[in-house]
Amino acid sequence: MAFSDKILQKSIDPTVHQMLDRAEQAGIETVWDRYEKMLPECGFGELGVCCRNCNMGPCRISPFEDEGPQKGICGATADIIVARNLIRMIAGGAAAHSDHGRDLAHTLLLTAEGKSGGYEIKDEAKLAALAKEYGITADGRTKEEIALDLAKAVYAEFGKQEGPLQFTRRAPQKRVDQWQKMGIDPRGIDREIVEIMHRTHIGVDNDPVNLILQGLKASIADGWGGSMVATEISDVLFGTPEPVRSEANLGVLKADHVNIVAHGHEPVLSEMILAACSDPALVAKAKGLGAKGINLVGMCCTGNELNMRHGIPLAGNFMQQELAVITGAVDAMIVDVQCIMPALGDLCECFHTQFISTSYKAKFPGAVHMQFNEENALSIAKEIVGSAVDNYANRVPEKVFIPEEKSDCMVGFSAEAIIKALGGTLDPLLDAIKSGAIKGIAGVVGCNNPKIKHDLGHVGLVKELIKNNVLVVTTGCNAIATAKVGLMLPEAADQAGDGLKGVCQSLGIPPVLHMGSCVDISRILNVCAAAANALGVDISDLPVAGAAPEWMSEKAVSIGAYVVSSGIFTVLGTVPPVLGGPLVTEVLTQGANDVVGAAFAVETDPVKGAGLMIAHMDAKRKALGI
Ligand code: SF4
Ligand code: MSK
Repeated sequence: MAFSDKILQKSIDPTVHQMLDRAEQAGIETVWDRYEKMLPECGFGELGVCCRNCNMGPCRISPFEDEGPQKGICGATADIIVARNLIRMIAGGAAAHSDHGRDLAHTLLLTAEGKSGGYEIKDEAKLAALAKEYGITADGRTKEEIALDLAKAVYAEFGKQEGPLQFTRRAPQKRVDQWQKMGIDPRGIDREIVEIMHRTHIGVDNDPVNLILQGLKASIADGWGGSMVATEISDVLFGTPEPVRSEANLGVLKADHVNIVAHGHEPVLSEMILAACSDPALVAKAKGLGAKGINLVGMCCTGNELNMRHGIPLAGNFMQQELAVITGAVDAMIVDVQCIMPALGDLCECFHTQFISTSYKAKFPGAVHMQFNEENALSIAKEIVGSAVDNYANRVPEKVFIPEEKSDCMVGFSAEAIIKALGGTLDPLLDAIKSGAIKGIAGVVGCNNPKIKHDLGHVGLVKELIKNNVLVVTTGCNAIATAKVGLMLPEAADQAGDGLKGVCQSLGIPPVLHMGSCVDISRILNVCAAAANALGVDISDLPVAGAAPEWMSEKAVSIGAYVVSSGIFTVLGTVPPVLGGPLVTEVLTQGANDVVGAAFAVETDPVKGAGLMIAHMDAKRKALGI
């Protein structure tokens, strides 16, 4: 099939070309069309110099010194406004991740009390390890008793008035010392987020550097707090991921099955939807309607959670959520929270797809709301899946077109699984780094964004890294992008430089390791902390780097901030709204080195972005004398 240049330039993914062609023919708009209609995007917003924090405004600072206002009505300069806006983004992102973590703590609490409907404690070894970390006695106690204490302890992390947050102490001592010295060692998770909202209120904190420090502090409470809680407690409840084979891309939808797309973030919902999908009565119902069965697939980070733990196929990443509906083959799109486009409501009305929201926190126009709760989890999940199955009868076969493309992938590389693959210790990995077979480790994460050709940033950057012997660990929408092009197969080692290729072949692992969802970037932090501790250095001394080639969400801003705060140089592939504040820009790209031993770079060209990361690793290797 030949597609117009306009379509081809939007993505590197052939399924996207096919679905956009279909959308164009049917006169259906997608995120790409809405982006084009938005152009040119607001220049003040792009620079970060507009402020609506009080009703004397809105104010905006002119980028030209001799033309237009240089201060807001209250006197705020461009740097003050940019810093306030930036850290409010961090507050939004940290709140999202941390609320996710809180929901997991809640589910653990209910499960320990015997009040949850269908959950159980699956990873007792992790429960025991976490209990030990929190100083909770395990001897002679049931797993529920231990879990109850653990749930209360992690719950308390959110409302703490004084720190430290327990998991921050996994970081090397030198890192903790630096955080303390700079006053950015977080106290309670919620406290740091609330303090951002206070400090950015009119007439409070008007020192750009002081504002940014609070942003870093809240971000650390996200990465080493809320996100880490989300990951660890998910593992306790649903099992710690282990390598498993799966498939990725829209070709995982099946014309002869009831197709359910689980989209959003929290495994509390998706684990129960998965359980409901194998309910014999619902499967029989689906068969009674002429389907061969129920096909559950995942989208975005819910997809990653299901994929990592159960090998459930990934339908696609952020920019593909509308395209899944446009296949006409999705009987239900079930969502919880985060990264769900409100556009889905109108879109689903053009098809038979039932758009089902499940969280009181996230309602959408055009969605049917079926409130989910942990107490009755399995029975509600069965109702939701039952509704999807019923909707199969409304499918219009003439409207169905499922692209064929999908790729196999090997996923499930939790930190524990990586250590197991290495034979029980990190030493073989550290030896490979010391010998130069592996130049360094890159964490490549984050969203899609129509500002950049879909998946090109992700795949272009990752391919360049592995070619240069950089082992890539990935989460979020980058993980899905790389899975779709076969980079998560052991055979992809052929695309790696000789050193990395040899390591991958000897271990039977891909050069790109799927570590999970966005909150699972905490797994990457844990690996970095363990490596630094093993070598007796700080994380900022390691030949590691981070990248978010196509980021768009506030969560990504918080992630970038905590990754840099952890001492990891990070390349952003889309430009953050900070360039209107010269001091803020300098602090983020240079000054941060003096505060946390790492900084940001912005590079929209993925190959050049990889080059910056490689140069950084070379410099760190030299400093380590390896
Ligand atoms: Fe304008 Fe200051 Fe109010 Fe912001 S806080 S809207 S800069 S007056
Ligand atoms: S889903 S935050 S678009 S990575 Fe976690 Fe993808 Fe970004 Fe959402």
